Amino acid sequence: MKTRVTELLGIEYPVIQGGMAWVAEHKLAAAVANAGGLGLIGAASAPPEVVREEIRKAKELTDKPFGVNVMLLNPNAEEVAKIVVEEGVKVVTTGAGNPAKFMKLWKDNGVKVIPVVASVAMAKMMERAGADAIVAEGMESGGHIGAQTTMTLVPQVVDAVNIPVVAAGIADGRGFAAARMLGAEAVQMGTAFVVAKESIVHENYKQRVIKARDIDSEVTGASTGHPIRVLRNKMTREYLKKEEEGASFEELELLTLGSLRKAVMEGDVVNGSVMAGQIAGLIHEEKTCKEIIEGMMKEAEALLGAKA
Ligand code: TUI
Repeated sequence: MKTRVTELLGIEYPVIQGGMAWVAEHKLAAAVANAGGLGLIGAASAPPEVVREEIRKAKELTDKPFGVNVMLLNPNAEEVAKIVVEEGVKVVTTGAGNPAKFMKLWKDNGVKVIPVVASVAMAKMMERAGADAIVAEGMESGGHIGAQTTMTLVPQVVDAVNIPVVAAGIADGRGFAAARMLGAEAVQMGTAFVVAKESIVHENYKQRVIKARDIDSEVTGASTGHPIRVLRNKMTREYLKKEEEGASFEELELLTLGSLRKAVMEGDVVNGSVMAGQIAGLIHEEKTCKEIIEGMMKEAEALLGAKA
């Protein structure tokens, strides 16, 4: 299936992996790349030199294109932005902020820039700043989110910009076909790849996602200006109770400090942050990245017809 996104990135399938903190390391990025999608290393809050190492390790595992997601709340984002260029990475996605100040550096060095946005206004701003494509991410997605739904955000972003739009929050062929109908030219998948066989995420986390129902996530941090979608557990119950009681930003931060690492690496799904999208209810088994992508594309092509 050819779209402006497959052409732009030189990939076989119009599928981009989410740049998930702790989850999107070199093995997952390479597996997605080798399966024909765009793999991503999520720089998140990792020390910049660790990001460099991750890029180098991914290069050893694949000759296909892969990118780096730069998380803009990271105080080291500028250093990561430079490392991406030094290491010859060809694609960057960004999250949780406005990447305008890095745009010139990246564009001058031939890096394709695909900001993740949660509003039409930010999508337009990114197009003006020189973005090559846009990921429109709705509030159903896991992790740091905006307030719009995918169904309403994607077509409004498609109408507002001329660059290609990627719809986030998709996990199967029906969702892919729907995204295409809304005008998206690729999908971004995060939660679906969390449970990939090649994902290094702790088995407890994967099982929690696999067992999740549609209603099993909560949004913490609405009061601090950093809303984060996570699966419900002891941590979210305490967090939401404290938030309701008007706890300070500092007190709330203490509850979640290191909590994503705890869930992803140690498998503590009781006290940790189990970030996942509402789509988790649709994910029922561990599959390889190739099975995830090819299964979805086959289903989507049948729905969309031969011209897909
Ligand atoms: O970035 C994400 N999702 C993330 S980042 C992340 S790491 C983290 N962990 C704990 C606490 C905080 C962060 C976990 N999940 N998605 C892309 C995304 N970007 N969603 C929403 C936005 C966004 C929000 C505001 C993009 C731009 C924006 O602009 C605000 C402004 O004007 O600067």
